[in-house]
Amino acid sequence: MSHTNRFRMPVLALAAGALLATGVAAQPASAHGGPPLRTLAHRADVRIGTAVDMAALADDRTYRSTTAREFDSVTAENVMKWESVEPQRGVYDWKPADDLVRYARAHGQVVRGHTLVWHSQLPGWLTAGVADGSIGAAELRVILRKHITTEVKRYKGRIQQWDVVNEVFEEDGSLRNSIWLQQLGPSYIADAFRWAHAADPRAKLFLNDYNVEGVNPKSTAYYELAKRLRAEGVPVQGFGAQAHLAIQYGFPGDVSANLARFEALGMQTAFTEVDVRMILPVDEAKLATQASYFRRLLDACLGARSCKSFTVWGYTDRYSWVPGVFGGQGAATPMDEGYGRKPAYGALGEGLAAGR
Ligand code: 9MR
Repeated sequence: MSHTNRFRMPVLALAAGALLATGVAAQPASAHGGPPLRTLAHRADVRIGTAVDMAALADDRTYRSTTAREFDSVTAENVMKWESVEPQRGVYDWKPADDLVRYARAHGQVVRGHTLVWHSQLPGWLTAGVADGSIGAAELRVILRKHITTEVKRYKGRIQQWDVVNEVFEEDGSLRNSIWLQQLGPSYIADAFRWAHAADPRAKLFLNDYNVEGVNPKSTAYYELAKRLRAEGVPVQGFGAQAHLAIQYGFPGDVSANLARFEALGMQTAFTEVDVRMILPVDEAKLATQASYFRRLLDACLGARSCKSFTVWGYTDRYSWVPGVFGGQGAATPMDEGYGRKPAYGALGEGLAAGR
């Protein structure tokens, strides 16, 4: 499923749409209203990142220049996932991932690697092989090790943080019943971190999930897991809270306390996929609430010494994944479909300017 080509309207129509939708004209990004986010972030000793849509990066000049101007960290929204890099068994396609790593280097950006072990966006050959029994558990473990080793080695020294395992817990704190758990048992998590560490000892290795911003059964399961793995000497160095929020559900509680407990384990923390969606249509009050959510997350990050990276999951509504998945919801990013700056953009700028 691709979310990349849904908004191909002329820019004027987009701008008019934004004006009608919000009742206020968002400021075009090209009208420079202050230093770029990355300049402010640098002063605050934090990386400001975005997920990057590689189709947009190839086709859209404004997207290309804005990504470079505003951010000093990038994450591949899709192209480092297993189904992208090994679409057929033993047949690799590194081109889009290589392109992103090269773009990042050219623009002085670090890269967050996303993601090595996930239950979703797995290649068809792998899921089919497990389903029909032609790939048994022992072989699957070998395949997983090869996947992690191959990908991490390829980008050795060029990935600052890897999301090694993604979304491995259910909301109640039980391990997700994925093919990894079913076939390999819970030890696949420690194995994945050990294999990734062997392939690039300097990359910071992260756990990553959604709905783990505050203190709740799911984030507590991560805390207990991280504590145990670190006590066993497993190289787990970071905890990533994705932070896909929605204003209609309220702001999560105890975000700072949650970061603090991972920090107390000696780990890094990060917000890795921040967006704040709303029920459409957009209005000024919703945009203000959204801005406050971005700001509160950023403030929690800046308030934690361990939190050195804050990444949004796309910065323009033009390419956001949200409307394609949550019917009737959207406008989740800091810029509108015409790259106009929403209040959330201003909130991020002000928060970064205020510093730690
Ligand atoms: O934004 C991504 C979207 O383009 C893909 O279609 C989708 C497939 O599952 O994955 C989205 O990114 C997800 C990320 O990799 C992990 N956390 C949740 C993100 C939003 O679904």
